[in-house]
Amino acid sequence: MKTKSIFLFLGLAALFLSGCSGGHPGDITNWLQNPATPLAHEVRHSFYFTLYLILPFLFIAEGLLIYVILRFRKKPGREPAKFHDNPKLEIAWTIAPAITLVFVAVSTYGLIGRINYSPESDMQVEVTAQRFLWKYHYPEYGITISEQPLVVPEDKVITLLGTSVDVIHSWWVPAFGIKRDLLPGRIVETWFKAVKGNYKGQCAELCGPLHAEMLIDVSVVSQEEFEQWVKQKLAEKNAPADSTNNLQTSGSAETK
Ligand SMILES: [Cu+2]
Repeated sequence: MKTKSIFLFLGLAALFLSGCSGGHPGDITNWLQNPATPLAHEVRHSFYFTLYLILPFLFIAEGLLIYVILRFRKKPGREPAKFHDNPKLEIAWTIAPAITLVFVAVSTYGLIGRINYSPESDMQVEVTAQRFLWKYHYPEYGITISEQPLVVPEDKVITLLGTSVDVIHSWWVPAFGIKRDLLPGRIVETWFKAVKGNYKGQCAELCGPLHAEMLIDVSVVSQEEFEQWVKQKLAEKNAPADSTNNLQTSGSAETK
């Protein structure tokens, strides 16, 4: 009966693990978005480094557990084993993970710092989160947009300075390798330098009933396309002054 339960458990575990590959056997990276920035490459590298470091522990611990269950359990005509205490073993299995964690810490500590503070910035964008939208302000151009994609030039260091006006939100674009909490009353910094493309993200901090609709779109375009976009936004911004219709970018002269 117990053997049956063990096989059932193993079967379920195998099913669960096969589900983890996103249903695309053979392409295990499918379930992660392709890195689009140097940071995202580093994050991916760090992920695999940590994964390979800890996988042996999973297999050793689970293998040992299964072995011990089968080898020392109660059987007809045999009492279950009752031994305990093995100081040498206990010291070993405390020290080995501790050393492994030091490797994980050393390899990720620098990366966390690099995520939080940008190298020499080419352009700043101020991100303001508010239930349930994102507002982007480009101080160099005096442009403010909201509920529109963030448009930035490719291959440039874009520094994001973020804050929130109400609750904690989190600006997360997986392909950029960054997820930064935006806190009311504080300004946090992060950055990216992305290759051309359209990227999706999402608020990653439960912030209220419409949290799931706080989507993020980023268009990374060529320098020329970006300049064209700036021109268009500036034209839109100046238009409402002489016409009666109020475009949504008219709030761009806001304090900041
Ligand atoms: Cu949010």
